[in-house]
Amino acid sequence: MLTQCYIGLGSNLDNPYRHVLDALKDLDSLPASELISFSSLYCSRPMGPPDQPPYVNAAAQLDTRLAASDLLDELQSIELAHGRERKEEQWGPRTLDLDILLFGHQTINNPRLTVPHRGISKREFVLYPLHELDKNLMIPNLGCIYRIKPRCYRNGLIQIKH
Ligand code: A4P
Ligand code: MG
Repeated sequence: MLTQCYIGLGSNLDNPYRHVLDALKDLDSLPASELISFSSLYCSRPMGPPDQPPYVNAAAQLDTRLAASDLLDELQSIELAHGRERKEEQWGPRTLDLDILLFGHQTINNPRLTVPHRGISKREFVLYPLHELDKNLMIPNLGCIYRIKPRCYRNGLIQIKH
């Protein structure tokens, strides 16, 4: 079955623009999947420890025949190929983070996966790129993005044209 899903991309180490742009190419090469569209790149203030560089964020729409758990495996392989190291510190700096924001209209809650991704409604660096991709996007349990986005403070988010 083909599922329309949305992936969040983030990087704040080691040439973040390059990591995000290359990760979009990696998404386009995933098995049983097709990259449909992607947002502009955005420069955002770090959420979490403030003593880290700004982030480059983006969102992508991917149609996939993979199961959600297999898609997560593929995303984690891409993160590792980009030199991602997992450290103890929560929300610390990283070369590449790929999150499954939405997986069709599904709600998933298991030890490896929470979908919709937690915190979507409070994260400007997720909501603004998603809104750019589809202004009428429905987020399970939250409603339509055009109603949620105006309640989320822009927090200095800068849209970088591409
Ligand atoms: N996991 C559960 N649900 C998901 C999902 N929907 N997509 C699990 C991806 N992974 C999911 O993730 C930890 C575990 O979450 C995974 O093993 C997976 O099974 P991780 O990538 O190892 O660690 P993390 O990303 O540091 O954890 P966390 O708490 O998910 O962080 P977030 O929510 O991803 O936030 N500031 C700005 N400006 N921009 C950012 O992009 N990102 C973060 C990380 C912090 N600050 C940021 C940004
Ligand atoms: Mg993550």
